[in-house]
Amino acid sequence: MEKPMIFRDYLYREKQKGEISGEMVSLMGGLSVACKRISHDVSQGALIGTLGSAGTENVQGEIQKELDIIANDVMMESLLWTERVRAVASEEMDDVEQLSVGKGDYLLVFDPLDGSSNIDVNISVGTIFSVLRSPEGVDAPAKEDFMQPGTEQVAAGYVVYGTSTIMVLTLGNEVNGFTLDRDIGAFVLTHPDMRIPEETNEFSINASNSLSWEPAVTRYIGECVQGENGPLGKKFNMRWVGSMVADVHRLMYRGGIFLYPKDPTNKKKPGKLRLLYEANPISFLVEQAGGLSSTGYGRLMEVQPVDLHERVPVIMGSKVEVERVVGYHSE
Ligand code: P6P
Repeated sequence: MEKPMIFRDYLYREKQKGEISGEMVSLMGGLSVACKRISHDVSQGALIGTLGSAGTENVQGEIQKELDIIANDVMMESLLWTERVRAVASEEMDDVEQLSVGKGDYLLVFDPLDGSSNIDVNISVGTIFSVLRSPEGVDAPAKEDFMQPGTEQVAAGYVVYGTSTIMVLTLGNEVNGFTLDRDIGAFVLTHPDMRIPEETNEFSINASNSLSWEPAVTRYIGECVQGENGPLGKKFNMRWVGSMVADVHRLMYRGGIFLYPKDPTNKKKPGKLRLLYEANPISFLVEQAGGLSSTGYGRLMEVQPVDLHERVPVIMGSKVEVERVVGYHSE
C-alpha cells in the first residue's frame, strides 16, 4: 500500500502547485503543532487533573473548563513563533489579542475547545479555526478588522478529538482529512477530497428546544419523523452529540443536516452557535465539500459580522435537505 502523505508534505505540494503561500505553510505548521498538543492534553484528562471547571466564566457567561484555558494558551503559544498571525480572537477571550504586531499576513479566529462541557463525560470535543487576511497597513488589527464575512476566509478547519484525532481542512479549493499518527507525531492524509452526499436521511438537532423553533423548522422535523408515509417518503434517523465538531464530522463523512435554529421569541439570542469561530469556518468546509450552509434566510457566510461573539442560526449539510428547509423559511 502506498505510504499516505503527511500533512507537512501536503502543504509543500499545495505551495508548489501555487495554491497557497509559504506564509500559509508556516501558519498551518503552527496550527498542526497546537492541535497535536491539545489532543495530548485532552486524552490525558483525569490523569493530569485537568478535568472540571477552572472556576472562571468566559465572555459568553459560560463556566470555563481547565482544558478550555489550556487549549487557548497552547493555540497562542504555537502561533506566536510563526510570526504569521498579527492578531487573534477566541471564544475564550473577551477581546482581540495582538500576536505578532506588524508581522504576518493573517488574522486567526478560533474556538480552542468546542463542546468542552462534554470533556468530563469523555465525549468527543474539538478545535475550530478560521483564517482571515490581515488588512494592509494595519500593524495592530483591532476588533473592526475581524468584522469580515465568512466569504473572506482564506482557510478553515476543525480537529475532532475522538476515537482518533482527525483534522479536516480547506485551504480554499477542496476539503481533506488528516488523522494523527501518534507513533510518528504527524497528521497523515486519510480522507482526501471529502464530499458531502447531496441526499441524507439523518438530521441533527437538539429536540429539547422544539417548543422554541421557528415554524419552518417545526414543519421540517415533523415531516422527517413521519418517515416513509410522510411527505418526505423516507425514514429518518436522528443524532445529537451536543458537540458541534462531532456532529459536523459525521455529516462531512456520511451526509446529514445539522440545525441549531434561532428562537424567534428571543431577539437577543439569534441562535446559539457563534458566527466567527464556529459557524463560518464550518460553513466554509461544508460548502467546499459540496454542501450548503444557511441561516434559513440567506447564505450563512454572507452574514456581515458586527461583534466578535455574535451568534447565528445554523442550517447546514446535505444540499437537498438544506434547500428544503430554506424553502420552508421563504414560504
Ligand atoms: P446544546 C457546545 O457548547 C456547543 O457550542 C456546540 O458544540 C454544540 O453543537 C452546541 O453547543 C450544543 O448545544 O444546547 O445542545 O447543549
